[in-house]
Amino acid sequence: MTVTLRTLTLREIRLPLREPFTISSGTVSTRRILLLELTSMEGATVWSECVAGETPNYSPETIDTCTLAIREWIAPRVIGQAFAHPDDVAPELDRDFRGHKMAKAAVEMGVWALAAVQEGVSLAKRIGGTRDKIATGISLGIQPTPKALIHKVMAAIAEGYCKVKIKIRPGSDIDYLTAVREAVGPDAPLMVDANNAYTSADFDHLALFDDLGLMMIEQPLAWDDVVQHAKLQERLRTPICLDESITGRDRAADMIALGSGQIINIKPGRVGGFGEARAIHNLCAQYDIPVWCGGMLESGIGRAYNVALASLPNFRLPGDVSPSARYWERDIVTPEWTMDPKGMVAVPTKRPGLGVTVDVDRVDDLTVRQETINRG
Ligand code: OSB
Ligand code: MG
Repeated sequence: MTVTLRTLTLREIRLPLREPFTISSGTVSTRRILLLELTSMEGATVWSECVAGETPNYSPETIDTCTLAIREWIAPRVIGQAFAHPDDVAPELDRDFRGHKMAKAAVEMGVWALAAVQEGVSLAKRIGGTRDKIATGISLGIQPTPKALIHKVMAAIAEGYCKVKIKIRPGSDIDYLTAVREAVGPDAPLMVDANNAYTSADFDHLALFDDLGLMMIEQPLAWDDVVQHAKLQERLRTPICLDESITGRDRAADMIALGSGQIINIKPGRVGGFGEARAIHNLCAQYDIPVWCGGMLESGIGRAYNVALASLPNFRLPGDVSPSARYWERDIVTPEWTMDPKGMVAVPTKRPGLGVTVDVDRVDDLTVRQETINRG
């Protein structure tokens, strides 16, 4: 069924995290979140979320560059256009238009959701999802002491999380991890994420990680690298998982060709939307490379998109798709996202679209700026 975008409303909300989240390149305490409300000529309305952060410490994009890109270049290309299939949106946005993938993704994924609503099916079904529940992991920020980290890891395992990801950086790595491994035992599903904190000068140091029994080490080297990661993978038994470097299907193919990693963390926002995320998923399935769904500290709206994506068959490892209460005092959707004691999140497959209702009054209260873009 054709989707013709009628309006795009951009809002910025501020949502305080329950606790600050620290990665090697910075700390976030309050999320500035860009939400989109999209309407179609066919009569549907959906919400989507742009995953960009406040500062360019993860990727070059920020909430402010995304606002500019959507207003100036993305909206004019798509509003009033009749898309026969949501797959047609990304090529339209990529024609002579480089980068700005998080901005493009927020609109592209919104069109998938509009199509789902118009066809009366869940977003998960609309993109080809096959699971009705997904295994969930938690991503723990860098902690002040090994003791504090042990406490968080043990609490996460007790809650039922299927995977515990620990953020690391030089000085907060091997000592912390050795202490945690000793506390939780050899079978606990642990992994680490360095967010580019190491260089080729650290290969000897990183080789020590092989003794920790980690499921994988995520993006140890530069944010846009696939060559040095291949050299590092030759030295490590532990699988490397790429996040930042995989900005599209071409980089995924490079990773496979070069041996830069053995696993991909797919974030639909990072790669420009569901079309590209599905292409990476399918390519990895062909090569028997497992993928899992990453997170960007999304509200319950962005989480709905991640949960839908993680229901595709090759999402074989637990995703960073934690329940609402891990991040927020109160989420902006009902019902909030929850996890059962086995660490599973239910995929809403019964309701059309996202499967959650946006609490618009609360979003109104949290909104600090808003603009609506119409045709012309
Ligand atoms: O590297 O995966 C990352 C959050 C912000 C920026 C980068 C990353 C993360 C996370 C959070 O790890 C995962 C989550 O949303 O729970
Ligand atoms: Mg990461």
